[in-house]
Amino acid sequence: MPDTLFGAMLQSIVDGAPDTAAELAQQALANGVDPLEAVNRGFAVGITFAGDQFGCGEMFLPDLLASAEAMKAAIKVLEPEMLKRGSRREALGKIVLGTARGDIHDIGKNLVATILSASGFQIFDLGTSVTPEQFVAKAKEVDADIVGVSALLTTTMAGQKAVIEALDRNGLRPRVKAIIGGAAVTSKWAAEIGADGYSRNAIDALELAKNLMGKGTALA
Ligand code: B1M
Repeated sequence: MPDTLFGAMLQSIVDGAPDTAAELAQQALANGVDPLEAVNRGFAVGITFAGDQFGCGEMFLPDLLASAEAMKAAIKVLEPEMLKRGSRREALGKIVLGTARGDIHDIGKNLVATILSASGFQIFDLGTSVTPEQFVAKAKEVDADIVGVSALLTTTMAGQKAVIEALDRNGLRPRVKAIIGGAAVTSKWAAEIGADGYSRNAIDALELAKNLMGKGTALA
């Protein structure tokens, strides 16, 4: 059953059908499917496929927008269960999160926020297109342990570097750690801009954040 369900999830995103996507998400939960597995094996495969179609000119921006809406509708249904499944036992630390200046992609960043929050981190989500000054101001205001910057565009990755430079200029690092992620980001880029860590996906982001707080299961 799950394979057919994952296939239908993929298709609902490619079709840009939020109602179907939400229904399938509900069906998954009713069948005891892990919500993160539903994202990773179903809905995220669909959005990646849609992105590839867009990249090679087979899909246009309004279609991609519809796919993104369908993705959000599915995640909205799955999110409460993800939060419920999280441990939330101890306060792990404070993380200021946002998407880099000029970048409005937030599906992945929101997933990272949900997973980190479900696992006990206190998340201050600044949303999308966040300037370095806004990251610094929030980090100071809440006395953050970690600042996380997501970027999906090759052009906005420079915004991640700008945030790290701003944290340095304001004397916040090395106490405040800077982590980055997003489809276009690589560990090479992270090393190049002096980030304290990089992760490929939301689960790795959790492990990374825990390691940086000295509460992980592996070395950072
Ligand atoms: Co856009 N877009 N988009 N887009 N879009 C990409 C990124 C692109 C690769 C598509 C393509 O051409 N194939 C391409 C970028 C090319 C490049 O720069 N190399 C692109 C483009 C060009 C654009 C526009 C410029 C299009 C235009 O207007 N002509 C425009 C830019 C707008 C802007 O930001 N200024 C644009 C717009 C949009 C939509 C609005 C339609 C929509 C976004 C909706 C939204 O987010 N609210 C959209 C979408 C949906 C995508 C794709 C298809 C999917 C992104 C996504 O949600 N993935 C994307 C193609 C792709 O990535 N394959 C694409 C699912 C999500 C779960 O994964 O975001 O990677 P992801 O997040 C993962 C990990 O990366 C990681 O964990 C997450 C969960 O596992 N992660 C972190 C993310 N952030 C992290 C932070 C961390 C740690 C891990 O620590 C802080």
